[in-house]
Amino acid sequence: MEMKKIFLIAFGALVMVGQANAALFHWADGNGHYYEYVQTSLNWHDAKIAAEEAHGYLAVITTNAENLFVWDTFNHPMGAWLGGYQHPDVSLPYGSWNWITDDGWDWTEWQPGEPNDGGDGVEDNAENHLGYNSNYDYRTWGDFHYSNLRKYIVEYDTNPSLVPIPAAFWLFCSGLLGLIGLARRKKAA
Ligand SMILES: [Ca+2]
Ligand SMILES: [Ca+2]
Ligand SMILES: [Ca+2]
Repeated sequence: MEMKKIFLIAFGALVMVGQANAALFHWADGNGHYYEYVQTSLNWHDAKIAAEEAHGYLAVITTNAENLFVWDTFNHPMGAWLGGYQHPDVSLPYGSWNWITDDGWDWTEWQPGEPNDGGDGVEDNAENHLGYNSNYDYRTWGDFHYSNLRKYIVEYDTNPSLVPIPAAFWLFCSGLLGLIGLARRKKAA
């Protein structure tokens, strides 16, 4: 393989590594956490599992500042899942909401009229999961049925790319050195 080709491949791989986490946003002026708006639509439970498999969790929005940061950073993610849920035995729409973390349910930003256990009006307590409201272009929340397929916001306490990227990078470098060595040996032969 020509050196030129090797370096073109190398450059392409580096660009790909760089872009793999391009969707991460660091709230440097706030809690120091990282956020990602995942564009795959899943039900609430599957979104929760996917976030955890990525070493994060569905976003837990505990202050007005955090809500503003997430809403503006992701350009108004209407309808996106967040990490709030309600105990299914509670009959009042407002009662007994929780975050999936240990954070207290202290600050809220409900859309007026939400939570409403809306849906078809037949099933009691039908809407027990939290997301940004999907009807108004404003940073307020609604309760939704878990089976809705929605995009979702992931929050990370620390940068999740710090572990995989250096590993991938060094693996890549050692492969590149091997290729260069091979090319040189071929030339010499
Ligand atoms: Ca948070
Ligand atoms: Ca409910
Ligand atoms: Ca609702």
